[in-house]
Amino acid sequence: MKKIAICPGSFDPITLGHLDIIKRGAKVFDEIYVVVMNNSSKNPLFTAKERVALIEEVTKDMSNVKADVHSGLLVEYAREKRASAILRGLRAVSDFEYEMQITAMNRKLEEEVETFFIMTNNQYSFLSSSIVKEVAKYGASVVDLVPPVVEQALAAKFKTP
Ligand code: COD
Repeated sequence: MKKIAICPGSFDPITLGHLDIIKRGAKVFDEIYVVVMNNSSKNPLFTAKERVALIEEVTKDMSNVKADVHSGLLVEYAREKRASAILRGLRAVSDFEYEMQITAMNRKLEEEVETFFIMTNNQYSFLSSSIVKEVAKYGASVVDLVPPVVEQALAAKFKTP
């Protein structure tokens, strides 16, 4: 039986930290759906469609990784894809409480789906989509933080007319 995982998030936009988790997960699972959850309370910079397109572009060399979007509960999506795992990344202790809450709720909603955590690579431990947007907004380089295509997309978003 195929080991299918979903890797959910806001991905607004995808960073090298996210990509590292996806790459490492892709070595363990047969298939990974990287899914942009379209119902978060956050006010996104990129539309869900733009976020999916960026994920598709930066994961195109990984044949077992697919990008998708979902509005609704995460566990519904996991059932739909027959996924047995949710893949998440952990950066610092500050992530732990939030991740524990989500994990506990997902388990309550669907006990057949297990959550797996991959520890961040040291070089990305400070990295988040929010920090990337903040830096790009003020015109500083994000070259070591995101893939080139994301860097271009950020520059286009913050371009002064
Ligand atoms: N290194 C390693 N991991 C990282 C890094 C980094 N530098 N940056 C981010 N990550 C990890 C995050 O810890 C997370 O695991 C993942 O990458 C995605 O990160 P984000 O920030 O894009 O995604 P979140 O945390 O905003 O995603 C939250 C969800 C959208 C998954 C959540 O709100 C959700 O499940 N919503 C759907 C509704 C639902 O089902 N709710 C019930 C459960 S609460």
